[in-house]
Amino acid sequence: MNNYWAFLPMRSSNDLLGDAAALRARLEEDSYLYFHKVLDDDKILALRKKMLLALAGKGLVQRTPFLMHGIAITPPAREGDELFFEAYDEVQKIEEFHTLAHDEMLLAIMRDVLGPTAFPHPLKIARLGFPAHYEVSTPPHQDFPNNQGTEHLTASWIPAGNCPRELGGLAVLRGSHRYGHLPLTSHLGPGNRQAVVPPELLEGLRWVTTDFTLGDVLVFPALTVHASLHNASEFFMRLSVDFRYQLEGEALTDIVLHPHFQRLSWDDVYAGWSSDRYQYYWKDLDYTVAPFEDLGIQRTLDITADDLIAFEAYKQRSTARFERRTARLAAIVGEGSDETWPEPPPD
Ligand SMILES: O=C(O)CCC(=O)C(=O)O
Repeated sequence: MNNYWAFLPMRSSNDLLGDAAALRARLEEDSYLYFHKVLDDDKILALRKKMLLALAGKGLVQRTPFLMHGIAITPPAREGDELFFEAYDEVQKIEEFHTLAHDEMLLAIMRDVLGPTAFPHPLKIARLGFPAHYEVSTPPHQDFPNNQGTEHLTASWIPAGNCPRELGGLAVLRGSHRYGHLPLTSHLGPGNRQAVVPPELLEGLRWVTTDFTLGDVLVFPALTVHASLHNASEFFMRLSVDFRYQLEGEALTDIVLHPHFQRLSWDDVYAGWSSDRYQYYWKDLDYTVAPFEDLGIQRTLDITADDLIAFEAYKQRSTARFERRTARLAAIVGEGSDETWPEPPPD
């Protein structure tokens, strides 16, 4: 389902770790920095387990016998669906999800890239990508419009588990951060907006990606155009987290001071935490709060008959895929079945 041949490989910047000037030069050249296996495996696996337990608790993934595979057992849910939000609220409460943004290695990288006062936004994002849910794969976009504040905002994207191309990792349009703010249009995927990428960028620049593994980190600034590949697996959820960092003294908008989607309060999020070390940590930091501007989107938001037909077609396709997946899983667990459990795609 993905045209893997359309992507060049990302280059690793592990050789530049600890060299702030070289990292910044590489970021300026490539629009991204990719670090291979720099975070602690056990830490990421512990986070993955908590995320999957949260999803299993809401019935989205199978709990036994293979919780850590992340086998989806409900119809695909998208951001905005009630089923999605029920599970996502539980993910938002996970202490390890928020505290990962303060990981020593990660923070050292972000401070080398941005400067010594770089801090993670309170808003932390998790992505719960269903298999074969192609219509909502993250579209090409820049992070600036949905965050605003400073243009020096820089993201780290971290797969919560191995994420080979087949599971739909991130791809970056190399060189794209040099082309300013791109116009926007709407989309069903995360963030609900996509960048309108002009043909000259698509002709002149190349998309790059890689088979992400446990412990990898991808860093990119707010104007880099990035997107996800499709999760083309038949059964497996693609889980990832992303954090945005900025320097003290710069602007942010109120939106990044709240939990993602603003369904919970910070007290809700913190209720079950074992430590208060990273609770409300931003209250003592120095930043200004800028208004969030309506940057508009190119297409009108009026819903047309064509939109409704397209949405209905999406729903029908995703229901049909869900029914196929359910039938396959039923055949595997059925009495006397000689089918074996699906293995997640290899690294
Ligand atoms: O993980 C994804 O698919 C989307 C991540 C991303 O691009 C974002 O949050 O801006």
